[in-house]
Formats: sequence, C-alpha cells, structure tokens
Amino acid sequence: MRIGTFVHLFEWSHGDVAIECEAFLGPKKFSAVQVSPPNEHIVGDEWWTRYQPVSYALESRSGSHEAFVDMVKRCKAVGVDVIVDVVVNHMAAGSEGVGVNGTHYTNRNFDPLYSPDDFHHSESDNQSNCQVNDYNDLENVQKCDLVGLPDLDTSSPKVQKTIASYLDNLLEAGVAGFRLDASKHQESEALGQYLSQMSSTTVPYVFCEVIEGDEEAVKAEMYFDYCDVTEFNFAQEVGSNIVSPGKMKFLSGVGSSWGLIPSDSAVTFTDNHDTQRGNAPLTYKDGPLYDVFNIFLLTSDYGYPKLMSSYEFDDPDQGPPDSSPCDGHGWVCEHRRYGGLVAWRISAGENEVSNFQSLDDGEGDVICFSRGNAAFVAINRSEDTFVLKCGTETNLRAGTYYNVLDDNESTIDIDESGKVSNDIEIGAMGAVALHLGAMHEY
Ligand code: AAO
Repeated sequence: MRIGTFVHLFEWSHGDVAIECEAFLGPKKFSAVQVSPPNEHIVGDEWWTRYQPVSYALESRSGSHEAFVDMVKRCKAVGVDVIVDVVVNHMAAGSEGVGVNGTHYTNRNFDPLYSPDDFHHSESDNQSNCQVNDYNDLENVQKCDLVGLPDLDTSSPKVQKTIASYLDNLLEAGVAGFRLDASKHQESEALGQYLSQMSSTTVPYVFCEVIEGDEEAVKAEMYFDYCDVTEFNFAQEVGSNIVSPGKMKFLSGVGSSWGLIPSDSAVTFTDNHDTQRGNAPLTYKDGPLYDVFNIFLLTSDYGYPKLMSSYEFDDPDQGPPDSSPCDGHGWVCEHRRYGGLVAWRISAGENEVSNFQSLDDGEGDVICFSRGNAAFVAINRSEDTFVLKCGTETNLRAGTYYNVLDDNESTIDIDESGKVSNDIEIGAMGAVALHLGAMHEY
C-alpha cells in the first residue's frame, strides 16, 4: 500500500517548484512532485509544445539546466522527490523547426540524437509513417505516429542507449522518478530494456502512462514488470459515484473488485492535464464537488494518489500564465487545499479502509470510514450541512483531534470507546478528517 501523496505542478517554472517545495510540499510531507518535461521542446505558447521534444538538453519553458538542478536539490533537501515527465516515445512533428534552445531539426531528423532510421517508418520511405488510428491493433498503436509525432523505434539498441543516457543524466541531477509519457505507444519489453540500461545506481520510481480502453489491444498489465501504471478508470468509476447525488454509499471497497488494476501498481488521480481538457468527470471548474472527489482520492486505501495542480483556462490549448503560482493570478493551486490530508495518509499507513458507514439513513450522500485506529474521515457530499452525531464510531483512541481540513482551527473529541463525543456540523460538500498525528496537546 502506498502511503505517500504526490502532486503534478503542471507547467510551473523550476524556480517556483523549488519555492513550493520549501514553503508547502516539504512541510506538509508530500512524497514527490511531478514536473513538466524539462527538456528542449518546440517553440510556441501552447502547453503541449512541451510534448514535442527537440533535444534532451535540460532547457525548457520551465527554465534552464541550472535552475532545474537547483530545484531538484532544494526539493530533495526538504524531503520531496522530483518525478520528471519523460517524453521519449516520439520527437517533434513537422518538416522543420527550431527548439527553445536553438536546436534546428528537419523532418524525422534530430541531429545528433536521432536520424530518420531511428524512427518507425514506411517500408519504402524513411520520411513517413502510418498514423495511430486503430486502438484494437497493437502494431498500429505501438509502431505508428501518435497525432503525427514521429515515433521512435524504442526496440532499436541505439535508441535505447540514447534514452537510457538521458535518464541517467536526470538521475545524476538528483531526480528520483519518471512518468513515462505515452508508454502505451511503446512496446513494454522495449521500455523495460531501456530502463535496464541505465547505469546509475539510483533506482528510480517509474510510472507509465497507459490508458487502458475497453477491448483495446494494449493492456495495463503488460507494463507491471517495469513500472506502476496510471489507472484512468479510477477517476471514471469513482467519479461517476460522486457526480450524481446519492451514490457516495457505493464507494466502499474501491479496488480490484471494481475491475481496477492491483492497488500496488496503480497511480490514481481525479483528473490530469489531458483529462481536465477532455473527459474528466470533475475538475477545478466544478468547485466544491471536485474537493469531495480529491478528499476521497487522498483518503482511499487504493493506489498512489497524485493531485493535479492547474492554471485556469478557457481555451484548451492555452499555455500557463506569466506570473508566479498561487498568487491569485490565473493559477488554481488545488493542492494547497488538501495539505493536511498528506499527513493523514501517512498516519493511515498500511491500514485498509474499515468501518465504512453510510450516515444519512440510506440517502447515500454522507459517508465515513476509518483506516485502522489511526485515521478517520467523514465526507458530506450533500448540499446541506450534516450533523455528525455524538456516538458515531471512529475507531480512534480517546483524545482531542484537529480537523486537518480546517487548517486545524476546529477540534473534535473522541471518547474512551472511540466514538465522537459531541454533535459536529459538517458543512455542505465538506468533510472532517482526524488522525493520530494531529491530536491536540494539553
Ligand atoms: C499537438 C496538436 C495535434 C498535432 C500534434 C502534432 O494538438 O493536433 O497533431 O501536436 O503536431 C499532448 C496534446 C496533443 C499534442 C501533443 C504534442 O494532448 O494534443 O498534439 O501533446 O504536442 C492518447 C495516448 C496518450 C496521450 C493522449 C493525449 O494514448 O499517451 O492520447 N497522452 C500523452 C500526454 C499528452 C501528450 C502526449 C501523450 C504526446 O499526456 O499531453 O499530447 O506526448 C483513448 C485511447 C487513449 C488516447 C485517448 C485520446 O482514450 O484509449 O490511448 O490517449 O483516447 O486520444 C475513455 C476511454 C479511453 C479513451 C478516453 C479518452 O476513458 O476508456 O480509451 O476515454 O477519449
């Protein structure tokens, strides 16, 4: 079971990530931060320019090589690992261009890294390739170009060596983990081979971006030997029980019995940078209902949760604001709202969900559960204030606890039999979360 929590600081600059590690993520005990691809990419204001690599120089919209190294060092110093978004399935599209660090490229030619033969290509022409257009066909998904992006032949020894050397470079800078972008479009054995060719003695945490669609040819389980895997169905399945009223009561036992991948392999999230522009059940735009979803994500015993931290957008292509995050100018900073739950998860530790209760007489909008004797949460998804009755079982030992979702401003007493000692009001779309690490000292 994963007790940590990580956050994707999407499109933050290296300098701002370093400040956030020191000011918030470290003190709140986040295990890691996922940063946007730090290598050279195509020029342009759109966020997705970061997913079109031009070289592996650590120069990007987020900052210079030097700033990158400084960020990794400062985050590490306060106990926060840096997980890099690694884009090695493909390189930049188009017939010609210049990257943000001045590297010139032409069609499927990224001198000195890759030449046209390093990419999958048509039999008779190394300047072109088929397009991914049939997700039921493994070859099509893994050997053709995804949205026109030249697809690297990751089974080639030269390509594997080049990727392994990029990864080594990141580890040398102190990076602790990788998100392997578009893993689904790389043969899993080939992915395992380049990972095994890294020479660094650091063993990174690796998770693979694989969206397992119904009946599709690529299955998440193909990757379990090499990495954890993004479980996109968590958001869909759990989200549908949060979006519609009256269904919170069904959220007991989230896991394999729901058709999800094994908990120990799963990276979970409510939304990510793609789905918040696509089919995410809820995003920051949904207000308090989205908070309910994130509170469930962080208190669930399933998977390794990743919080999304966004900037506001209307146009889905829009790049990040030109200001520092969390100062109110265009950044959402969702993760700041749930800081207290990170320590809650650490207290909950390896304990599974127990004593799951539907509290509103079968209406199904208010639930509570414990994680052993260490942590307790009650979540009110309804539009009305709910009174958590004196006598509600928490499994916690007697004492006075802070509600960690309330900046520790309110306290709740638990009696000798592990029950709530007074009636407690939980606001609409609100929650109380108590744990052994946040008891009131006398
Ligand atoms: C940009 C332009 C393009 C242009 C291209 C080249 O937008 O118009 O052709 O440049 O010039 C990001 C952006 C892209 C952008 C790209 C490069 O999203 O718009 O293209 O940078 O700049 C598939 C992949 C998955 C991928 C996802 C977007 O499998 O790996 O598409 N995600 C990653 C990154 C993403 C990035 C890239 C990959 C490329 O996170 O940010 O692209 O580096 C189904 C399939 C999935 C498929 C989705 C979307 O999913 O199963 O494999 O993902 O469709 O096409 C349910 C179903 C599920 C379904 C899902 C969504 O959940 O169960 O099966 O709904 O419909």
